[in-house]
Amino acid sequence: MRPLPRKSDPLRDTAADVVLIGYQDQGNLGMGYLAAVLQEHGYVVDMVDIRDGAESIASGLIGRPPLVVGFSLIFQYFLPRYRHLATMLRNVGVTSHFTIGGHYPSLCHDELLRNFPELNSVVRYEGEQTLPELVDRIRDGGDWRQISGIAYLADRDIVVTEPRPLVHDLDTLPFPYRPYEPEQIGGYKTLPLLASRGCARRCSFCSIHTFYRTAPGKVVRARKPEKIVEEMLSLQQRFNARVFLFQDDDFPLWGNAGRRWADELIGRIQDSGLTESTVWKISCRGEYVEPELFSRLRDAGLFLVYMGIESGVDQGLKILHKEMTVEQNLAAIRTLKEIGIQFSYGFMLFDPSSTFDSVRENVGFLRKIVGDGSAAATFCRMLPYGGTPIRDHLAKEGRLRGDLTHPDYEFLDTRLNQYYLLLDRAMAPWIHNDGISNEFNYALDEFQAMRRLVRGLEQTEVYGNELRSLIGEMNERLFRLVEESSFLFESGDRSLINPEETKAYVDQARARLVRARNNFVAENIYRLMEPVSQDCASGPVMAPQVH
Ligand code: B12
Repeated sequence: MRPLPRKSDPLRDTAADVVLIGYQDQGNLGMGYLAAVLQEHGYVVDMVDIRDGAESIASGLIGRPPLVVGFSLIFQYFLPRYRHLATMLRNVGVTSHFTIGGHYPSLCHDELLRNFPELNSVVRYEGEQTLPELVDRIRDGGDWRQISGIAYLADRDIVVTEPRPLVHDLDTLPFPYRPYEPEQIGGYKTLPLLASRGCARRCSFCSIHTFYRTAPGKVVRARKPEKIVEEMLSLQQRFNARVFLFQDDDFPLWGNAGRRWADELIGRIQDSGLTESTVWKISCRGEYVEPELFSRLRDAGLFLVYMGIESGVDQGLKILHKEMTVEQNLAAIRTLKEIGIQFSYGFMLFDPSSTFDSVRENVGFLRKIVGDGSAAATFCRMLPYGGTPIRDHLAKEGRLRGDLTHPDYEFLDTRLNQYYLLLDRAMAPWIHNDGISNEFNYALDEFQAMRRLVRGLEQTEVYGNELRSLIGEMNERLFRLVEESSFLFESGDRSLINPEETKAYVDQARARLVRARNNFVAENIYRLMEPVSQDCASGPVMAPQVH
């Protein structure tokens, strides 16, 4: 997805005091909160997308270097891009203080500082309290090395100061700064927000719990429902936002406390009238999905649930420490289908315990959940990111491979190493970020949002069935290709899937998808233009573009 168009203010004549640089696919909330807190301290802040490219970013900074450049690294494998940018900035004489934050920097500050000499410091864990203090010290020419919550290289030694506690009450934070045009789903302005931070579980491949557990403070904190609804209303007012993406790691629905919290949130969303004009997405564990609660969440606007299912094999769920069973995930999917909530999922077809049999068993699981075309088949390979238990486990076993930015491992059955590489290359047009599976899921999300936000749509049955049969057909083709190639490869036949053939399937499928979608949009163009309700302040919704 292209970087979000920025609403920066080129006319502002003052240089920014702090420039935050990060990945902004759906609007980077981490940077948004940092910027809002810095603004409360009277600082001028710029937020820049790392994908704007080193040259363009450097050209914006050379003439008016800020006090601090803050790199936000949410994806470890983006590190080379930051290094390239930082080196370029230093080479053109930018002497600002360079600091960095995020999961990997917080959990692997030592290896990062030793391999990224352009950095002055790392801000560990949540930066809302540490960063303003760091900027104050630098502005005042004070000694920033004394503040807590940082790490830095002193000659050859790594110095780590007192860890900074996590923000105790998230509702003391200002709403995140959003200097960008929202992305859109089906023409509807779409914005991310957070209802909570942290996750109580300990999945071995995930750095979230290690991040929030190693910092002092409560591992999981939820915001007050009234504050969440207040923010949703302010975003609807300001951006005409109609779709909200809750970016919580695990929407806080567990236990009696989670239940009471959800009841209050549902009540407040309904009282606010947001159910008339908005829909929202959450991410949560399948074990919380139960018909009664999720039916009420649906009626309050929930239209899409993302679940980190990750494996359809008990052995896989064990090594990933998901503390869930295959049956629990199947039950969650069944419930969501029965009550009419769209789902999406994360899935690791390959993990360190993989065998040819487990790959095929996982395909069998995918066939059970999306063989009907209810969502696109998608999968990836588990990567042992920094700060995760699985990385330490693989290192102990002597199976860790790759480097700082692309950590990797050897499979127990070493034939799988080459099989994975060949399969990944052949599957790229299908399952990579810009693959057909993502386009299928986008079309399903868009369709569900339209159905919830627009009354009297025509041909929904026809288009719904077209989508499901096309996606079901393509999913089955993908499953067959993986199964057949795995047997071939296992029997020593290296003649694999022909990437050209795969590409041809995908191109045909894309053409069918665009045709079906454009027919549906054309059929409903005026209804899609109508405002959902008269009191929706910001007037007509732009009709989705016909590709
Ligand atoms: C939202 C999200 C996305 C969004 C993108 C969001 C965006 N910015 O555009 C989408 C859905 C696109 C996405 C995709 C992926 N994601 Co993702 N994503 C997240 C998620 C769930 C929330 C991020 C967030 O908003 N956090 C809340 C904010 C408040 O916290 P924060 O970002 O940590 O920021 C705080 C601190 O870290 C610190 N800080 C952060 N930056 C900075 C900078 C400075 C200067 C300072 C001082 C402090 C500081 O202060 C901030 C405020 O407290 C995180 C999990 C998580 N909890 O962070 C995973 C996460 C970042 N994603 C992850 C992964 C692996 C992916 C995918 C590769 C998954 C996949 N296989 O497809 C893809 C990659 C897509 C791509 N294009 O390459 C991993 C990254 C692991 C790693 N170490 O690299 C995470 C950590 C999840 C996990 N379970 O491990 N993701």
